[in-house]
Amino acid sequence: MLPFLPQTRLPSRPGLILVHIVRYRIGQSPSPRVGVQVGGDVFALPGVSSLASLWSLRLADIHQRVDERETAGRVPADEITLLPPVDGRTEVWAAGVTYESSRQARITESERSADVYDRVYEARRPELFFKSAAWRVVGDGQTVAIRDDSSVTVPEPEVALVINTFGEVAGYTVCDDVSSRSIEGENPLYLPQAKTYLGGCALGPAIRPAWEVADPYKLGIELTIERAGAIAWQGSASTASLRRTFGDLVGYLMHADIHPDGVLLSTGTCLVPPAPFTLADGDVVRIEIAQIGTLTTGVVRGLERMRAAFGPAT
Ligand code: DO4
Ligand code: MG
Repeated sequence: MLPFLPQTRLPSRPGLILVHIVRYRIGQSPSPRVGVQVGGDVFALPGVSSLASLWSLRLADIHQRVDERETAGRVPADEITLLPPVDGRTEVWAAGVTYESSRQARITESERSADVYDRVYEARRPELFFKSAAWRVVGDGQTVAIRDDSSVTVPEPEVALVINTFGEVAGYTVCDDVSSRSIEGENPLYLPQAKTYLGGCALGPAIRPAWEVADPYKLGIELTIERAGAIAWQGSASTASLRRTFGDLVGYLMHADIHPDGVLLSTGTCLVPPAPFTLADGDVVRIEIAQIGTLTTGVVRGLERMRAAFGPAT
């Protein structure tokens, strides 16, 4: 997979060097590695060959390994390519209708089934759905896709929780839960087709450890869609308006199921560009979540264009 756009720099704040867990490749080497990026340096994590293996550990062990990163394995950040921060058997799941703005958007798009969204917004049990296998997730600088049978497709900027096998939140990353509003709007049972397809899920650029984020319910989220060099749509919101707690969502996800190598859970969107706005081939989508990172992807339409962008794995 070749990057489509220049990769975004991981966030930094004046006077503060941020720590991110990264999955990356050095130069042209085909083997992915796992490490920690601190400012302009990337350190290998000793004995950790995949992110999946990291999420099979307790949070205290993950924290210790990140703190004890190997200085011998240091490379400058500009010599690496960041890869999507998910691998192996770690699945990506997503929550829906967790913000009032998402409830309103679904009611508008699905006239005949509007009440299911109202009911799930109010219900004790959240809507959780399988979003993606690790191998088909795209990362920063790559491309998401519009299905060629979708007339309205939008990006959904969301905070994704990185959860270990014990149900502990180990970190946060940025997710684009790309969705076809026209397909789901026709019938909510079409949700898997609206949301799970090649190019339907982007994550990254990296993982901010949970212990580094003081208050995950105060994170600003900004979505910018650029078309032909101009802003086609822009909006901002905050995790402060989330209707549920992350703990509640994780509890339902882990209840009565196992995730031996952890799981990522995207926590729902608070920004939906109003219809008839739709993504178009050639757009650039930028999602910035304060303290976590900025995920930038291109957009292509149709399976053949996506296969070409995705590379040999397809
Ligand atoms: O029910 C549809 C999914 C909603 C969703 O993905 C969201 O609210 O983010
Ligand atoms: Mg969503």
